Amino acid sequence: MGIAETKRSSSTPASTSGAAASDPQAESGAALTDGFHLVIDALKVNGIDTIFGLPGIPITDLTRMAQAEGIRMISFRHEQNAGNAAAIAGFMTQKPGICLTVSAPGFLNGLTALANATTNCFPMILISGSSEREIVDLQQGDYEEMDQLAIAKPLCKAAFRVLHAEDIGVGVARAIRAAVSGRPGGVYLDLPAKLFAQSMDAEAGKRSLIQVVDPAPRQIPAADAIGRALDLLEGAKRPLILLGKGAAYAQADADIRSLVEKTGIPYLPMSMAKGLLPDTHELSAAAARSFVLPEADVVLLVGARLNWLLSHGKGKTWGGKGHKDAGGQKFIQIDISPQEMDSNVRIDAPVVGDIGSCVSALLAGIGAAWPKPPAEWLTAVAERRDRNIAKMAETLAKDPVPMNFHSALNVVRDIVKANPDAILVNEGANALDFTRSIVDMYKPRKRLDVGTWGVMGIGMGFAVAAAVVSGEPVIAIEGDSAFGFSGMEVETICRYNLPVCVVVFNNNGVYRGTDVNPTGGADLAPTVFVKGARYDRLIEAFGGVGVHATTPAELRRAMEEAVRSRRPTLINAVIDETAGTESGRITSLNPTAGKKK
Ligand code: OXT
Ligand code: ADP
Ligand code: MG
Repeated sequence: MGIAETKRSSSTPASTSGAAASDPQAESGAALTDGFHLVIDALKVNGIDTIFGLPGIPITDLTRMAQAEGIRMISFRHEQNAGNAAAIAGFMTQKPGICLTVSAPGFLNGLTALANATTNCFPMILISGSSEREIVDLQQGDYEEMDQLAIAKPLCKAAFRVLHAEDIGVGVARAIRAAVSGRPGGVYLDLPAKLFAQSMDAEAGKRSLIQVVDPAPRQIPAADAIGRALDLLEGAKRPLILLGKGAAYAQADADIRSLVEKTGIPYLPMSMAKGLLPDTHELSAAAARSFVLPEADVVLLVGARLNWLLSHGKGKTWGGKGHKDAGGQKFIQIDISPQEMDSNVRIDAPVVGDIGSCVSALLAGIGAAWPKPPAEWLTAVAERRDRNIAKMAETLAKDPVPMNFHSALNVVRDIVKANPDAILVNEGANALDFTRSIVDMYKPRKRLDVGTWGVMGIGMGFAVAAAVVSGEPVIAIEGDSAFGFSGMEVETICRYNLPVCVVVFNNNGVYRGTDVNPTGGADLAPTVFVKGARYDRLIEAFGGVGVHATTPAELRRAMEEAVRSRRPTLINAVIDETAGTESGRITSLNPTAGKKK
């Protein structure tokens, strides 16, 4: 159905919601609006200028009208990728990213991204059309029948349904507030098909919209919490600051840098906090991770949870004797969520509030006389770090044949250094872990990756959104398995002519390409793909640039050209298929069989 047809049908309301009448325009001559336009207006009045989605019944006309009304409509090939795009747009901008899908299957495709956004504390709103409530609730077998609201609820921060056109303003406002206030997260907004066609008086419709005032109010920490934290930090002999992606999200970049530099405390960035201060900063302890975690006596967590990525704050990583033993560190934790405190180990000084307010309150208590950490600690951290960096430099200087992760990433490292504004998207196992430790980041929110769930499939959605939101070149370093989860979106990248350079680290499989079928049968082992696949040819089908690179020199040339030309590019970087390890750095998370062969 085209826009013209919709306009016709929208003046014949499908439901008798409060403000809708039989054919009010014909009767009174008053201007009318409808559900379609109210949704668009409600988003626009709140500064939302982009929607990531995939059209179909009942939202096709919504996508057309949104475009007609000046919203940028980025259409994907699969809703999960649109959802991932929305989620990372939310992370980058602090505005909820919007993902728009059709009912049941489209909704479910978007739901993984919504759940992932919630897990990662990214603000997004999944808006899905849904089928006739009366039929769904009686389970009479409607087209794409599903009780979407009930299914979404446990997987997101909040879920709302709007039944009447005059409530669209409230529904959108509630969704925005829920997504960005407090701990950010994913919100589901259910819009039944009938809602879109409902008409109401245009003036009344306009009045029903809500421009959300102060959607993410500052949360000022209590003075005594700040005092407790400062006391602990000041008395520390081996202090450490741990920066998480909450710190990156908060956009308190200058204050966070001041906190590190004024206190002189070494800091360890979590993956997506890399670049908050340049990775080359003299106080970075990134290359001394396994030294600083067990050795530190006081740890200040800034927007980082003590979850699996930090070994739950205990065990050998932290110097504990057994895997459940604490290491004896005292923890200060800054987080907007009070419930995060003590989730894994005791938090000695909880500081609840938004990171901007908390860090500035800490800074106010850190004067010129603040004692720098003891020199022995700083020297020990620096020595360990420099030793690891030197060891890494030796490895990176090698030029093995075939190319391996290190020699390929040595190129990526140089390209990112030369283009510090470029955004790096990264997924895979080895392709992820090696990139994280080899490629230095120089600016905040430039590294986007698999996050809290270690989820594969974020790659192309993140890349599209990063390019759309920032206008900067995007470099996506993808394991060949990881790329497969969202690879069809190279068409989207070409269609919107986005400056995205995808580099597929092709080692013929999940982790490695060397497994064999133990039965000797014709099927390959479960982790192995078609050998020698030419991923570069995929993008050529859509007019992009495909490059097959087997040496660091070829890779360098292709990446330099991609970043310079800003043309959609996919480089098939052939990596030694024996080079990876099972699950990369997290091999130990694989359960081992009790039964011995
Ligand atoms: O201090 P030490 O000595 O320990 O050294 C550390 C640092 O100090 C040092 N370092 C440095 N040295 C020198 N210079 C510099 N600059 C430097 N910086 C650091 O380096 C080491 C390592 O540092 P790091 O990484 O900070 O430390 P560590 O100990 O590793 O940190 C621990 C962790 C846990 C924080 C870290 O490892 C981490 O963040 N890990 C994330 C792991 C992760 O999320 N992995 C992804 C999931 S794996 C698996 O699930 C996969 N699947 C299953 C699947 C998934 N995930 N999703 C879905 C929807 N379906 C299925 C699949 C299918 S991965 C995967 C595909 C894999 O195949 P691909 O083909 O895509 O990829 P390849 O493996 O490439 O083939
Ligand atoms: P990482 O994976 O980098 O360690 P996490 O996702 O585990 O980071 O932690 C991010 C934390 O940051 C969450 O606990 C979240 O509540 C918190 N957070 C997010 N935004 C803010 C903010 N503006 N102020 C304070 N805390 C925040
Ligand atoms: Mg691989």
